[in-house]
Amino acid sequence: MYWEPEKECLDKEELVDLQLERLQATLNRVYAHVPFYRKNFDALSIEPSDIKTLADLSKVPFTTKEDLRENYPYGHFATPLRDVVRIHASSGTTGSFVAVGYSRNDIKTWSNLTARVLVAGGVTKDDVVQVAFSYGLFTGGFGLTYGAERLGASVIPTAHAKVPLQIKIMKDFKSTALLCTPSLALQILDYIKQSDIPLASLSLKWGLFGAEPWSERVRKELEAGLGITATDNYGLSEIIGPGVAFECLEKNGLHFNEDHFLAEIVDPVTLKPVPAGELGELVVTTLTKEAFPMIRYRTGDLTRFMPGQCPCGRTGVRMTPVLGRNDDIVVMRGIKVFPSQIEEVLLDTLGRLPEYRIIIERDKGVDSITTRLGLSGENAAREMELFKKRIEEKLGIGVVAELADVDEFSPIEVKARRILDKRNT
Ligand code: DLL
Repeated sequence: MYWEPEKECLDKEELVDLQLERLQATLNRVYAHVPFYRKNFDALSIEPSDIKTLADLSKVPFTTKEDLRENYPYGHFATPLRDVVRIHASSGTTGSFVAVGYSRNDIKTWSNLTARVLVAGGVTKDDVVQVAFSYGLFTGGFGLTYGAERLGASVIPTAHAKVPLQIKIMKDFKSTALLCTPSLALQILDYIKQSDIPLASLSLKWGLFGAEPWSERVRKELEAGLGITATDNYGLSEIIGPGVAFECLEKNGLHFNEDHFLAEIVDPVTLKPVPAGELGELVVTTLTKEAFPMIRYRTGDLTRFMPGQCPCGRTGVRMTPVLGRNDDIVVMRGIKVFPSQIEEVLLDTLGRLPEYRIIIERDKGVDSITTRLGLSGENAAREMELFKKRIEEKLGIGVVAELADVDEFSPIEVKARRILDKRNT
C-alpha cells in the first residue's frame, strides 16, 4: 500500500530528472534569499547555474548545526515571516536551539510525507491512531498528526500523558496504532506486563516508532509484547521533522522520500562520500522546502545505504536504521561502541529494559563508560554483575555499573535523555 504511488515508485531516471530540476530551483531560492548561502557560493565563485548535475552538488559547502545556531533565529529562512505559518525548534540534544519554519505549502508537503510513513507502516483511514509524541516545539506530534488526518484516520493526541493514562486510553478508545518513541513504547509494555493487563484487552495492530535509535532486539520485544507490527521512521527538525525516511512492512531498511530530499553519506572525518554500503554520516538537501530549505545539512546521524530494490516496489533509496549520532560514539581501547549497543545487552541480559543512564567521561584521552541502572529488589546486585559480564563478553569492553535510585530518572517528556556525555565539558 502506498500513499502517493506515482511518486513513491517513480522510475529512477524520472526521479533523477525531478531531483535535478528541484535542486536547481532550491539553489536559486537560497542564493537569492539566504545571505549565508550567497556568501558561501560567492566565496567559491560558484553560482546556482554551475550545478548542472546531481554530482555537481559536491562543489557546494556543507551546512552544520553550528551555522544554524549562528544565524538564529531567522537568518536561514528563505521567505519573509509573513509567509511562514509555523515555527518549530530542534530538540537540542547537544546544545542550544535552532528555529525552523514552514510555509503553507511546506505544511502540505509535510502532511503528504508523514501520510506516506503511516501507510507504509500499515495504517489506513480505518485506524485509530494514538499519537504519544509531544506537541510543541518538537516536530513529532504535529507532523505525524498531519499525515494521519490527511489519510483520514482518527487521531488521539495523547502526547505526553503518563503511562497508565496512555494505556487506559488505548483500551477505552480501542487504539489500533501507537506512534511514539521506542523508549516510551517499552515503558508502556513494561507497565502492561507488571499490571497483568491482558493483551486481548488492547486493539493495537501497528507501532510506528522513531525519533531515537532502537535495535532489532527492541523491535522483537515490542512486537511480541504488544501484539503489533513495529516499523521505524526517521526525520529531523532541520529538514522537516518526521517524514524524511521510513520502513515499509518488509522492515528491511528505511525508504528515503527522495523526491523531496537528496541523501548523501559521507565519511565524517574526510567529508568525502563513503564507498557504497559503508557506514557514514547522513547529509541531506531539501528539494521542495520553501521557508527553510537546507543545503547539504550534516545530520550527525550514522547510517549506510542499502543496495538493491525493496520488494514493496518503492524506488526511494534505503538506509539502514540509524545506529546513533556521530558525537555519541565512545572509543575504548580502539573499539567503537554506541550507547544503543549497551541498551541491547541490558535488554538481553534482563529480559526487560530498566531505567538507565550512560555517563561518558574522558580522562587523559581515555574514554570510560559508567552505567547507572535503576534496579531494585533482591536480584539487583546479581543482575548488575551479570550485565557487566555480558558487556565484556559481547562488546569487549569493561564498563562501571552502579545502582541508581529510581527517582534519579525524570519521566520522558519528548525523548529519553539517557546519555550524559561529559567529554567536552
Ligand atoms: O526526532 C523528528 C521525528 C519525530 C522523527 C518523530 C521520527 C518521529 P529532532 O527532535 O530534530 O526530530 O531530532 C532529530 O533524532 O538527527 C536523529 O539523531 C534522531 N532520530 C530521529 N529519528 C530517528 C530514528 C525528530 N528513527 C534527531 N532512529 C536525528 C534513530 C532518530 N534516530
